[in-house]
Amino acid sequence: MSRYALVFALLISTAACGQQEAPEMTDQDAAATAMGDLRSPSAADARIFFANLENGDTVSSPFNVEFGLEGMDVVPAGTEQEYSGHHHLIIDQDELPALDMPIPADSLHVHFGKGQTSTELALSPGQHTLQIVLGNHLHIPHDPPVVSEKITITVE
Ligand SMILES: [Cu+2]
Repeated sequence: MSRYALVFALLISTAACGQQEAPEMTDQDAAATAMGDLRSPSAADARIFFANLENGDTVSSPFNVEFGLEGMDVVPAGTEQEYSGHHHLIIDQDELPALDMPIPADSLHVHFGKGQTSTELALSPGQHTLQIVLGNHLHIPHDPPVVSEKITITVE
């Protein structure tokens, strides 16, 4: 049930944002302040990557995916600690979700809120894209965002 509760909470918060009249904005900082910027700063040398997969790889499903993170710490969702976050796996998306609000939670935006650094993934045969985004204690990408290379793999 917790995933549904999270989705519901996100829908509510998105709806609430949509109802607010956006003030006249002169620059990005003003906009972020007006919206209540809940992003956390990322470390300057932060790097996120697939530790066991490369762009162009062919795998058979199910397969293991290992998340690599350097320069920051992996902590469970809800843990507010400087220069830390948890992994989100973005599957088959042309564009990243909004980088200034909680990452959606569904089968193609998977949260690893217990601080997991790997997962077993089952995907249909064919080409798929994978990308990792680090999120803070509130599931919001950092500033600047910590985003991996987007890789394309072939599932046999
Ligand atoms: Cu999350």
